[in-house]
Amino acid sequence: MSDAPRTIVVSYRLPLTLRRVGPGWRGERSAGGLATALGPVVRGGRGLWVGAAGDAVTDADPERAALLAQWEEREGFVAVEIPASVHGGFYDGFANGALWPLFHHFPTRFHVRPGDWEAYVEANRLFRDAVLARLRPGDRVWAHDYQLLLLPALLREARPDLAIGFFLHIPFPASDVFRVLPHREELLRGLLAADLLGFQTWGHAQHFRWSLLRLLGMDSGLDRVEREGRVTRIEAFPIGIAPEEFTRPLALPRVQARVTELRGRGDVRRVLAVDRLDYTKGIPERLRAFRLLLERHPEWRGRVTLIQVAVPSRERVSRYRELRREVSELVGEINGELGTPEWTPVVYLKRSVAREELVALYAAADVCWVSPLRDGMNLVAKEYVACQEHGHGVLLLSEQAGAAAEMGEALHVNPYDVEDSAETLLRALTLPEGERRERLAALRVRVHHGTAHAWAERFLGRLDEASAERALHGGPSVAPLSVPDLVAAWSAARRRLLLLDYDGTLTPLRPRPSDAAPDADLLELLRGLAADPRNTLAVVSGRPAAVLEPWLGAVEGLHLIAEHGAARRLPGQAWQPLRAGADAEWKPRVRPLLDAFTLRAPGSFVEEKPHALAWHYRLTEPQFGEWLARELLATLEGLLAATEVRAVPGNKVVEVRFAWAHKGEAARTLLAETGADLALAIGDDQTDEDLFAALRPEDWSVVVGRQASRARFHLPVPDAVRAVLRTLSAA
Ligand code: GDG
Repeated sequence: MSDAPRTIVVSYRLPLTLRRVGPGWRGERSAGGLATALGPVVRGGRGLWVGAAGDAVTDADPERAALLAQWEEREGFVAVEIPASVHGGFYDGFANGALWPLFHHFPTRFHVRPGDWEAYVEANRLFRDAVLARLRPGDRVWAHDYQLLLLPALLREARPDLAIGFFLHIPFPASDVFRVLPHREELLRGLLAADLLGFQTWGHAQHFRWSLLRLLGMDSGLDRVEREGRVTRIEAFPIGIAPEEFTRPLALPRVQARVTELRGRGDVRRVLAVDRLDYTKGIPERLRAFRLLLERHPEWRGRVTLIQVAVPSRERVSRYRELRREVSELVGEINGELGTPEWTPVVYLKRSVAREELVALYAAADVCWVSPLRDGMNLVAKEYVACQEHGHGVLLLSEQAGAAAEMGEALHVNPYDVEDSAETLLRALTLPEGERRERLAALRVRVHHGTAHAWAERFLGRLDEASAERALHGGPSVAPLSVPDLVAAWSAARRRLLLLDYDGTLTPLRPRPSDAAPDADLLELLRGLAADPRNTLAVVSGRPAAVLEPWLGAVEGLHLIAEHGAARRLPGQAWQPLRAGADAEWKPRVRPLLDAFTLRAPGSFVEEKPHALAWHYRLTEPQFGEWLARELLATLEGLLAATEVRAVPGNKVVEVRFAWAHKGEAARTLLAETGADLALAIGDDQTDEDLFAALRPEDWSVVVGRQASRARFHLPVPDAVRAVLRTLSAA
């Protein structure tokens, strides 16, 4: 085996299933698009594929173990053995009883039993252990789908530098639906540990971002989110099929003969539907719509047949057994009520058909009716298009399928609307040939371009970029502060300048700014530092003078900088604006606008300072708050264009202030005035970055928190800042 970097694919199932045959075991290969796309990625020692090999294991079996060892050796397929005691709660329980229905927007089908979550966690650990046991330096991991949402975090914990990608094959739900889940925050954090998160559509990715904001209070950019100095990229990678897997069998003479046979006399149109028997696929809804078409347009009786292939699935789950009964009954009713000795309205194949037969059915169908109530992508839609090589078939596609986002030339339909579905089917049956050919040609270009292959390559390419970016810019550039080093430099310095931010640095952030008054301990600490004649101590805050003065004014020898540098107070002197003669006319124009936004957003409020106005929305529903903040910023940009005043976004606040009033300016002034040979600046938010930027390279800049920063060092929380200051004070 080579030492080259490898890809470790992890999915719930391996593309090979072990089945008991008599007393022994046999492996059956599955030929899905995923297996075809990822086969080359792992084959020939280039990687491994980690997953379950079949149903849960009940007892140890040496023959089974020997076969699995062979698979790993020859094919790179690593079997994860999930004990039956874990498998039930994990797979039938949390994965398919809770995640599957909720992610497909069926909150009423959602069901968790005690113990399901624990089993889910345990199963994810088994997958992690299987990966860790085989990991080599340089390997990258690509985890798949809703069964493994915790895997990225479990792996990251063990290997902070591992390149981890995750792809979700099913939709990500709207945040109001997602929040129904127990352990929802843990699931989000589980995913966030990946370097790259892939979704089927841009819409699903946006749903994920809203959940981050509403449940974890985390802001994200359109394609990335940052947490503790680490970036997770968020992107849409619509999955495709391997078209040659369909066109190759289609070219076989026996399949062509079958197509001709299926087309028959040509006076009955064939509408084809192919699904796993799953409630998300909208099979009963489709049958009802078909019945409605035949009732409303009796001229189509005898002239159209619906061929429904439905592959039984998850039969251990009672909801799936109910669905099977419901579909059988509906088919029976329609055929019984409307059928004739010459014509069966619905041909129902309640089983899996062979690949060649499926290809022939696709090629022979005049219409393919894909009508899931919700679907990550839906590959049937793409397979049909690939098989209509010379055809002019019509694709009828649910707008709730991920495929609809790409396949705009299909006839889209709302699968919940039975009347609309019936009418759209009628339209599909009567569409002029020219239009059918045009639509199909455009769809064919997409299907042949966006293949499963291209999908895998693009994902892995982006994963390499994302992990390289992490290696370059991630955590290491902001190192933890070494207190002994600082103390040594501090003791050696003749004149020291201390620039301290207040909120989030000397005290924790509070929901209401007025709750952050200094405690006795803090005042004592500041007094001690300010009393040393070698120190110049300045609190550099965004707060107005009217707040800083009563809170900190009594600390002898302390410099106060208010409103990010718009005003300052030298020890024992009066407050002064940093620049004289600044325009005061802007406030009466801006204030009414901020008041109007406050009325729209419950929990928000305006803070008025002598030189600035701030609109705070920390207590507003986050999604709504962000949306309003963006609108406010855009409105203010126009309003203030001709002035020296700017609107600046902050942490849950929009600040309107003079463009020149920033902490960097204040820091430069103090550095020049004091002639300090050591400067130490500590701060926690965006406005403190100006402070850090104003320092000299050898100075000490410290950011509180793990966010990306230009500071050289970081401390975790305000308590740690106080501890460091206490040490310095005693040094
Ligand atoms: C998940 C997401 C996403 C079906 N019947 C037969 C048969 N099939 C094959 C089809 C197709 C596959 O099964 C079904 O794929 P879908 O994409 O429709 O749906 P899920 O299984 O739910 O897959 C889905 C997908 O992951 C990929 O990311 O698109 O949204 O839910 O390939 O051809 N194949 C054969 N006989 C059958 O009777 N041979």
